[in-house]
Amino acid sequence: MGEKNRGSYKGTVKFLRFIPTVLRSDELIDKSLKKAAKIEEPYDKIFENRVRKENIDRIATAESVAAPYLQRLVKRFPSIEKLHPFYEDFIELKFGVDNYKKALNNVNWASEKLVSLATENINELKKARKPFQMVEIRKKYYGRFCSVIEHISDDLLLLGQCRDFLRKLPEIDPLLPTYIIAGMPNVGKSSLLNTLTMNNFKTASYPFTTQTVFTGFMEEDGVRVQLIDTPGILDRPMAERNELERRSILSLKDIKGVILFLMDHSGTSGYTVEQQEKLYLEIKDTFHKKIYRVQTKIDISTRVEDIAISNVNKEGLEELRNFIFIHAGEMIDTGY
Ligand SMILES: Nc1nc2c(ncn2[C@@H]2O[C@H](COP(=O)(O)OP(=O)(O)O)[C@@H](O)[C@H]2O)c(=O)[nH]1
Ligand SMILES: [Mg+2]
Repeated sequence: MGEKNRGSYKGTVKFLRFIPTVLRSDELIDKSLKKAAKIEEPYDKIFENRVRKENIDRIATAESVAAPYLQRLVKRFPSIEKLHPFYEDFIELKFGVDNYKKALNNVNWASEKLVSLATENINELKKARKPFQMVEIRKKYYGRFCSVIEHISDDLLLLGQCRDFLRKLPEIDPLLPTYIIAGMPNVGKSSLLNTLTMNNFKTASYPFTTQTVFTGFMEEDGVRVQLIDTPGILDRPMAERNELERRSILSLKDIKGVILFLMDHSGTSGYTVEQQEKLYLEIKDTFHKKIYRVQTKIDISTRVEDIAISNVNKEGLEELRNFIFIHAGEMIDTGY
């Protein structure tokens, strides 16, 4: 992924949740033509005038339902240029970024085409003399109207799937200073997240894995910090995963943040220190992020790490909190 200006993504996370539903091509045609069919002009002494007006209005109505709808879709789907790489990665994995861009371009094309066809046919109608010709012109417009929309039916389907997919992505804000909590199972990751966020966190499924992530926040003096607990994601070797899972997990590298690697020296997690060290090195090598070691359960183990805490007797938690906010400030200042 190319480097983008990080300042320009503001709002995209929320934005993704408010993409309107995407109609299928047949639904859009139906909706537009039904509304057009309802148009009837009142009696006019001059029969031709009434027929002309009615057919012009029908064309204008069909166009005015479909074209602005398609235009709105183009506006509401984030353009790849504005999308944070974290989300771009998922679109690439699921649909292909090129297909996504193509779909938006095609929908934009269709919207413009419907407008220009309407203008063209309305001009023709204005010049037509016989009522039967007027009806023919309007029917011709309907025909072309339908074929333009049918032409983008695959694009609309793709955008519909895309919308559903984007709405379900975990609510991770890639711009906030973030601490990704990693470590083998049972070392105390969830307990730490609970403690630090005072049980205030959200869950979401992590794309292309069967896993759930937990995201929570801490706030102090106006500094907001995001914490992500990744059970089943950063707690076992990458080699055990399929390609799609691997690439999906690698998207975490796009997030502005560092890793807190939890080490349990008490022996109660069921994993040896060697197993934990191995995972530590793997995560360090895979993500190229700053990685800080945090010893857990020091109520039942001797202190060996610089940062050490207990979720049980709360030892070391105040220091960890301070550490988190000091480094969050650094992340904000340095851009990482
Ligand atoms: N003695 C002690 N037990 C802890 C501590 N933190 C977590 N545990 C226990 O360790 C087990 C695993 O904790 P959990 O947070 O679920 O670990 P995770 O799998 O890494 O999320 C649970 O039974 C916790 O109660 C701690 O600081 N001290
Ligand atoms: Mg857990």
